[in-house]
Amino acid sequence: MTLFPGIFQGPLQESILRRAQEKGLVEIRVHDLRAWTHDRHRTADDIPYGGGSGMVMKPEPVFEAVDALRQDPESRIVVLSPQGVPFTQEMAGGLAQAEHLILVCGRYEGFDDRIPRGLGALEISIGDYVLTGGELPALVVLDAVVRLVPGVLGDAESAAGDSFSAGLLEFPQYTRPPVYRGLVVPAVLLSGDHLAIARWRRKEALRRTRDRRPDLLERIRLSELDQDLLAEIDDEAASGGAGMNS
Ligand code: JBZ
Repeated sequence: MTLFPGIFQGPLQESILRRAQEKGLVEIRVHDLRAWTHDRHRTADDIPYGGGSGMVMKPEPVFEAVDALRQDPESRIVVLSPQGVPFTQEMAGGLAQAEHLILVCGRYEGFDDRIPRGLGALEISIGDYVLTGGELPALVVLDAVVRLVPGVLGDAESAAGDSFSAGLLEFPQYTRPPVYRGLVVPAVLLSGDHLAIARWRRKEALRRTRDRRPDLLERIRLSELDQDLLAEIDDEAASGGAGMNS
């Protein structure tokens, strides 16, 4: 549900979201919230009680739209809002179980707070940056949820472990050619030594995760091998590894 239905046209008609709909695995409808306004100017916002700058989304169009679209008491209502709880892969998994979702996109400075409260909505934010409205966040949530619907991903795609399923960032990947503009593929990947490759990949996944997402590393239990690999990384740095002078 949105004041800008046109935003959804491109993303819903490409790639996975398109194929999921074509296969009949999901049905996605985009509703113009202005259809549930009643005045000549199709007003969806108003000035804030208590004063202040900016406009606030009015309750009536959103409640009437939800009344019209709700299929049963089981419909889960999601409001995209900077005041929401952070969206996670775990939440995507929960939402993928629902038979019917209604995603409500805001504009202006946000919603009259009776909207999420009165709808019993899950209020979600996709992250800590300033956006103009809830449409791009709704597409992010849709993408994350739809790919978890059984049958949406092909075997190859769903077999691949991705970042958050394993709790670590992915190891670096390479494809041909072996040298490009002087940049080389690590020799171990060309060695055919599968045990050495697996060890290298685990080590590089640990290195990346510690460099870029130390928060993730703190949440998982490290095996003896993981601890050895991290110690090796520390030794490389101490004995003048990559990036060190002399
Ligand atoms: C979101 C007023 O509508 C907005 C504005 C910003 C915004 C959202 C909705 S949802 N940012 C986020 O997920 O971070």
